[in-house]
Amino acid sequence: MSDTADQTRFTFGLWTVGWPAADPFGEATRPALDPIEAVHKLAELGAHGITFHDDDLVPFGTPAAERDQIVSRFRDALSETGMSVPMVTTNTFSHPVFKDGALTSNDRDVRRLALVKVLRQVDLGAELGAETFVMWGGREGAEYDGSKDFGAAHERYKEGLDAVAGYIKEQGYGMRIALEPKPNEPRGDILLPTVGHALALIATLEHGDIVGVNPEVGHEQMAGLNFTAGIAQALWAGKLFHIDLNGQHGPKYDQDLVFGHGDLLSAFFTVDLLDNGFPGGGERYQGPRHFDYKPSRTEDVEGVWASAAANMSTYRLLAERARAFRADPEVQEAMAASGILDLGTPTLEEGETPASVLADYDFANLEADADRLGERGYGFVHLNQLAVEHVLGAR
Ligand SMILES: [Mn+2]
Repeated sequence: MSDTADQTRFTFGLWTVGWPAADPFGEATRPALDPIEAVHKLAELGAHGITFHDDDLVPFGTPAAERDQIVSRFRDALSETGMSVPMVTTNTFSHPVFKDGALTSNDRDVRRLALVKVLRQVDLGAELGAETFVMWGGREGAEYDGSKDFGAAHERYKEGLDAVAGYIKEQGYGMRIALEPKPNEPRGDILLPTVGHALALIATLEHGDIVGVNPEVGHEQMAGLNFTAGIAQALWAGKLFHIDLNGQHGPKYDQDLVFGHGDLLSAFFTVDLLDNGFPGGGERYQGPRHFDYKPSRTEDVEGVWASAAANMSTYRLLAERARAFRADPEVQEAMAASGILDLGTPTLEEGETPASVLADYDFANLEADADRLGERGYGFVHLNQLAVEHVLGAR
């Protein structure tokens, strides 16, 4: 089923619009934002839902009675506005206790504390109807290669993820876990640095059926990788459970710009894949379009809401451009000429085996065949130019 512009579920992290813009070099430039105001304001702007880390809503160390009050106020705001909470996550990176990681800290007591902090947020997420539980292990990593047994670290990551996934199943929560890869920052090097690393770990889990990925545009681009290609592999593998959209200019610190304010053409192909699927069909992304960005430190409160609206506006415009691109007969012709749909045909015929292909091949013609096939032009530049013209509104 394809999302139309109106059905698209846009969601925002509470920590995005709520970021007071303190950075490692300077103090906050904006006042703290009340989560209740965030819910109301995002609803007004047309968002479908809001997501949060445990500590975004209830500051770490809040007494139980006060915690219940905060959660109940938040629930009231959700029902007043019709906003949903499709995803929650846990902060296992801010408090000093997590300086050497959470599920993979060298200190076992820290690992146990992290696990219960995560499980408590799983319970709250289930209460609020969250379908996805994101896990970003920002402190799971190291600065020094000799500071950790990386074999044991992966074993503990696996143990921790299976513990959380097993708990979700035992409790009967209809929730899936999505791991968020990032190559570095805050740690010098983070475990599961890319989508591919995360998929490989998931394949070793006992409860891997409910564990997928939550790729973030900027995180993959910080690693010098192609974001659209990364989510394509996750989608093909049936593991694209959630997505974090934002903008980034190549391998540098995590910029968290508005979606499309980094590599715009990449953002176009990301939206094209999310909304229109693979050209030849197959797995489709059904989850919310979640923005994990930061309103730049230069912006005042008004600028925060303008930047939130900009994420949704850019997505809608790119979605409209992507629909026009796919529907354009000239594009369809160019795609056919490029052989894009031919890639859906299996390489071997029904009944053929590698041995039979080898035995049947006329090796006297190998060089002539290679020369003939090598003469073909694929027309990818023409096709890409058509995409550029659609993005620019010239077609
Ligand atoms: Mn993120």
